[in-house]
Amino acid sequence: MRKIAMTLLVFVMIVAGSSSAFAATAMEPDSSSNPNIFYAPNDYFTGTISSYSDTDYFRWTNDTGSAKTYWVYLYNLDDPSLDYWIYSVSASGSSPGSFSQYFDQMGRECWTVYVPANSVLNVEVRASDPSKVNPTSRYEIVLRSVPPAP
Ligand SMILES: [Ca+2]
Ligand SMILES: [Ca+2]
Repeated sequence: MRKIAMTLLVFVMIVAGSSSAFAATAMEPDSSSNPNIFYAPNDYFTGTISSYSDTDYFRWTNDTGSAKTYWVYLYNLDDPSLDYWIYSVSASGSSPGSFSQYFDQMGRECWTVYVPANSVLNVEVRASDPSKVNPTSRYEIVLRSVPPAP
């Protein structure tokens, strides 16, 4: 009986672990050839912008086997008045993706992204204004499977 309970517990832990979103601190230095990687929808990163010249790079490869529509959501966690922005959204692959801004508000911005199967989504985050950079103020960026409330 104990062995069955242990087996069940391990199974539940594996299922819980595989379904929980991946969360990490955005690495620095990063680059277009060494970006932060989303592994699955609802993974998110916490990052900072060290200076106006800092660009943060994020990537997701659509290895799901079918085209996906997701939402890339960026928000300033500590200070919305900094109003960091999604500087670039693009996809590389044999068929082009499509992208449209879902909303843009002070301190938060969201893009709808259509990513064909096997295409690679690339997103860049920057400060929007040289006078609005705080290297200790955090933002979060999430690859969402459902849109956030505008
Ligand atoms: Ca950074
Ligand atoms: Ca960077």
